[in-house]
Amino acid sequence: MTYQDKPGAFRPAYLDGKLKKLFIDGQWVEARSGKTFQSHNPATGEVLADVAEGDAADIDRAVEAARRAFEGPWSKWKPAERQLLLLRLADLIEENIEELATLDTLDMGAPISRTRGNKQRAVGMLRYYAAHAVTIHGETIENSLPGDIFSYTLKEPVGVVGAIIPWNGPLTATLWKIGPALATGCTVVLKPAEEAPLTPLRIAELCEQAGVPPGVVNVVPGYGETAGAALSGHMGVDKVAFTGSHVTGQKIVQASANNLKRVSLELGGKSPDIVFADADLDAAVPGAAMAVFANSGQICSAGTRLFVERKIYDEFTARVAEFSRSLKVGDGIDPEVQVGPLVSTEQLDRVTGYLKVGQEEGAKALAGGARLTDGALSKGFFVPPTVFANVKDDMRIAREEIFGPVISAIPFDDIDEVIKRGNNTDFGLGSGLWTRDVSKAHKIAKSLRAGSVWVNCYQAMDPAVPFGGYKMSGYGRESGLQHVEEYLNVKAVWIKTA
Ligand code: TXE
Repeated sequence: MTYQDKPGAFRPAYLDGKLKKLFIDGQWVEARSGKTFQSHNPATGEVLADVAEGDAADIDRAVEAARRAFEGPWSKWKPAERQLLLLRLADLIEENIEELATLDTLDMGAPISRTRGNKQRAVGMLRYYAAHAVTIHGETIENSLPGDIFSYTLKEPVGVVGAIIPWNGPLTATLWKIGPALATGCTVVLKPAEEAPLTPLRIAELCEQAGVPPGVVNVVPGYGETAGAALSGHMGVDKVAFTGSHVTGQKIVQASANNLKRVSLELGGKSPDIVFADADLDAAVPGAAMAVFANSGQICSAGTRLFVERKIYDEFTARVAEFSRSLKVGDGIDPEVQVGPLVSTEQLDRVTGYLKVGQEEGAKALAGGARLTDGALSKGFFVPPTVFANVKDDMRIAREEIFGPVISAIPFDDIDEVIKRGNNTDFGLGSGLWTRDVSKAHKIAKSLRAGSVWVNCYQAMDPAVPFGGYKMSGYGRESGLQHVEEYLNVKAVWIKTA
């Protein structure tokens, strides 16, 4: 498929004006209620597609199908067959990446340069899980009981997984849930975010094409309070894998209590990014800026609390502000755009609300600070990269997740102080530091209570390296061996041989 490098010129064939149906038990079906909702382009307000709106009745159907598949033919698949299936799906994702990247851009606004750039991660993820499909194994364990009694463990798929994902990276979020499920022999009911259901639905078509058996992957778009709540409270679901806000995460934990299903949560953050005076500032300026402005700040691990050593604070924040002003904001379908729109009016209201709060609290906007409404931008939800200086630790813009392109820059004086202040948050997802001093780097890496620490870089991700939160950023890990383990049960077997 070719992409014409002209804003708005390319339209994926998938956007054919037809209703996008639910994918349940290998069939494309309308919602039981007959309801639909519309998916919009946040850069232009244009309607992209009508989508069937699943609710509790459809979740029931999907969970039943997933259970049948789990207990039926899918359970007979050999590890090497699941591996091949994942590799076929990876190839199909690779072949169709231009279309999938464009759907992500149109549906949630991220610049096409970014969504195209997700190719390696998306495809790499599936190939990584494919490798795990054939290496999952239990252990033989020598026990100390008297007599001849032999013990070993079996690793078994946890069962039906309810996957609930957000809108900020539909392609990778979908594969991050489906990949480990297929590797381990689980089945999935995936509920995409109502803001961006199109890429997950297109991936369901590719699953069909790859030969995923009916019921193994089901995709049911719908709203959180209806479809999402039904899935997290469903007695037929064995595990919920959730990515989203901490408030919804708390609801999911409560809803999961009925059958004590297993839960993994990848929630929000307010991550510290610490710049020392001895850092390579030419690298730290764009690094710290893009740690927040990538995806318009709509990344859970964005380094939004920018701690800058006091002696370089004025110079550094001025340079970050200058860099921010140089970024091209606009419709993400334009390959030159670096910062796209926010995803929805709700997010726009939320982020512009924080811009107001920050100024009322006494912070000073060195760049940005208000919504952009010039010309073509007036139809979309555009907020420019914003750099707030004069920020104090107790301000709301330094404590609460904004989820927009907003840096809160805070001065600090010494390493012990910045560790303490960096950790003074309810969250613990990402963190970063910029220094040439390896001792400082080690000390901080060990001391920050966060699931990832990036030194002289930010947002590096790899399928083999675990990602997840401390504290209210959630529990469980995605990527890495631990991710696969979370889709497995361990069974101990004892055999008396004498
Ligand atoms: O999140 P929600 P929203 C944060 C970010 C953002 C805020 C709100 O701060 O500003 O959350 O965004 C489904 N039971 N993050 O409203 O509500 C919902 O349909 C079950 C951080 O989009 O958490 C969607 O599929 N499911 C984040 C998913 O949960 C429910 C990414 C996420 O929606 C539900 C997104 C319910 N009661 C937002 N209510 C990250 N960690 O990357 C909603 N959902």
